[in-house]
Amino acid sequence: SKPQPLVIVTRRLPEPVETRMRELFSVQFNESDQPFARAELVAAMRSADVFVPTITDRIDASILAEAGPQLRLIANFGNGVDHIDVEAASARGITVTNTPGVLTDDTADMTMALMLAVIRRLPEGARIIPNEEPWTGWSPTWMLGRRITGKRLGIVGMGRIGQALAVRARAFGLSINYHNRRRLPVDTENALEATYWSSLDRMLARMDIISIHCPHTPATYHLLSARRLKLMKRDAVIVNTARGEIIDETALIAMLEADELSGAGLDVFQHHPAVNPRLLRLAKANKVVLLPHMGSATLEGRIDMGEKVMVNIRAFLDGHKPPNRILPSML
Ligand code: 8YV
Repeated sequence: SKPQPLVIVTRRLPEPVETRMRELFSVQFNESDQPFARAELVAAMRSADVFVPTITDRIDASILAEAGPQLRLIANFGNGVDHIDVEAASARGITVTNTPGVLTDDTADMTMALMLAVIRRLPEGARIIPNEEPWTGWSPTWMLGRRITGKRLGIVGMGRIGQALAVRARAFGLSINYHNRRRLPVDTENALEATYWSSLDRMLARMDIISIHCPHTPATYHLLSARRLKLMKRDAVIVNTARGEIIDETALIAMLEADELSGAGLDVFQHHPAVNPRLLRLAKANKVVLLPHMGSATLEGRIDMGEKVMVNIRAFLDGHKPPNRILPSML
């Protein structure tokens, strides 16, 4: 009988996902805690029929050139596919899929958490008692943050996550503004009580909080450029749970250092996983809150992502169109 197609997964996954995958497929997991080094990645691409990478694998054209002819599907464990050269994959006849929808709520929750953390000085406050810093007791002028209620939130990228954030932020009394390539249908806009800004520049100039929710594509690389960041109000804050490359990080750092912006909450970094040491200094000075890409990090989310990966693989191997196929034209 024909050997079963080989599925190679580049990272360990939560136990229920691994168990289910072993039931369904002939599957190999990277047994180490570290991502594959280049040579291991190449070896895996040469023998896999189906390849399951994560954000920690750079699947560029040079790696794809090493793929064996049997490799037909890259079923990404994650939503964003900016670490995969989808065009080069498609040119080689390799299908790419992702896991949309299942990390929407978790990412929107974490965005709210990060926003609150920055504006209400949560990490700074939470360190005081455990560190036994001299806590002189309460004073009317002590640890003052800024009020969330009534502030203006500008959402850059109003897809699933942007909209899930809008629902949450509305409940916090924020006014909802958004910029998107396309305006939402008027019913959706009304339901979200959201105001559309066709000009990103004009929205940036008016907002108290900016939150990034677009994918990273060539068109959104440094969308928040030095020029655009300078349009923001001096007392505004910026939150990014999307991709570091969307903000000109060097320009952002310079502005934070010069007090030209009030603060930032960053879950993603331009040179992920390396973090600019100037950001670490800003974190110690309590001007930024830095998270290690935790936006979608819930057990339920990871299990749902695993399910999506399996559905895509199953459909593909059964000769159907996988539900979450990414086409180069979508990027
Ligand atoms: C995942 C993410 O942790 O899905 C995404 O785009 O950034 C994260 O939620 C990561 O992609 C896993 O590969």
